[in-house]
Amino acid sequence: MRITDVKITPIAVPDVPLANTKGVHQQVFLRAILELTTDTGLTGLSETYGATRTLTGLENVASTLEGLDPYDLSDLRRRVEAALPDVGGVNGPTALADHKLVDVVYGAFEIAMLDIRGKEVGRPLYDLLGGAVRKQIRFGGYLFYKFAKQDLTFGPDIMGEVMTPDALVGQARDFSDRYGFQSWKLKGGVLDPDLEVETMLKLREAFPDHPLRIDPMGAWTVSTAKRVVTQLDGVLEYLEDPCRGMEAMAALSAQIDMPLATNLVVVEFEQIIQAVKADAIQIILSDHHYWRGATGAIQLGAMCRAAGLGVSMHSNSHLGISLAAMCHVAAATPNLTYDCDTHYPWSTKDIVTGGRPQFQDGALPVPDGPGLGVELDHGAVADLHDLYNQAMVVDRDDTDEMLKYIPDYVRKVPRW
Ligand code: GKR
Ligand code: MG
Repeated sequence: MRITDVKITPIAVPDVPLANTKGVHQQVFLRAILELTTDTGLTGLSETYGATRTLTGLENVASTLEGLDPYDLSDLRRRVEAALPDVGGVNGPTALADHKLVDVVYGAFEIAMLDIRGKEVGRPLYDLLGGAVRKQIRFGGYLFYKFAKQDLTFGPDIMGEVMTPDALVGQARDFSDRYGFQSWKLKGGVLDPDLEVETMLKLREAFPDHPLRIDPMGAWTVSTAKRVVTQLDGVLEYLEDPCRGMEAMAALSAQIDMPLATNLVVVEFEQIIQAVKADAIQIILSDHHYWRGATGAIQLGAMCRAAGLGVSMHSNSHLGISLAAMCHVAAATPNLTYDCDTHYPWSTKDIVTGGRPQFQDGALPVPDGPGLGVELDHGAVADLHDLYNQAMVVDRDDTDEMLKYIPDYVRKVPRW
């Protein structure tokens, strides 16, 4: 069985103004949809970032994939490295899509190859990753401070303005009613830390049994983070990326007992060793989109087990192919014991058939059809590709978007 054709379709998906340390989400988020076809008539699907650099990387590699055996992941890796010789690198200044390009592109094609293999042998993707240790995948509700959407050209708002602790608790109640989430993660680093602490305390009061996390994406100095930790002692299950950089995380970790998690300071296997030596973090967020695909994410789980670290799962804005892949990875990662992140409730569209998956008590069943277990809705892809052409957004720039809401906004990390 050989790859004969690769199709990459950039799409834009209506988004809402969710705030973070870098600014605010644009009117659309970008994804790339991959379809790999074989000489035996099978098609493998994948979904990844859709910004220019990723798209160019995907296209450069696509032209070298003809004749590739979907079972030969080493050959895929060789072809990706040969086509993208001068890229990669750790922790670039912008969105994740802009760094680790080799791993991102490899991961995107790997998922499609695994989908093909699952379809050929008639087994779900989790079976190719070692088997499912769980069939229900638990997700936490991902809460954001947000603005009311100003321009509805590309799609409606979800929930209007949420910029106070009470409004944020209202957002959690809404998500709880709709999806039954059993834990919450707040994207912090947006309001003054005292207001974010107040938000967490109010969430605790409203949801006494829900594990809580906050992720200010490096917005706090070590001393600010230490003050927050004291105020939220006993309230958080973990604190995600309070400070920017391994050194600052290690300095904080040395002074507190609360577990620290990251998707920013450890994004390469080599950094796990540094982080353990420095005792900088206790939990790593897995993500097949940039941890070298599904097999890389499984290896990350094994390394974390060996290193005595916990594993959680990171998310960026995504649709149903990524959601399915996240479920398969979570199903086959034994020590992924925390509820996974997902942005899924923040969009209303999808590009898979059968309607949007419905969370029950915050969980989704891992698809059990062959491969990823999802089929492409070609009409929906075409519509969102048209939106990509109309929206004229080709890169993620949350800071620029923020100027529409706060004209004198200046990005600053750390800010407090
Ligand atoms: O969607 O604004 C966002 C998030 O901030 C996202 O870009 C992050 O990658 O969710 C992510 C995180 O946990 O850092
Ligand atoms: Mg994070």
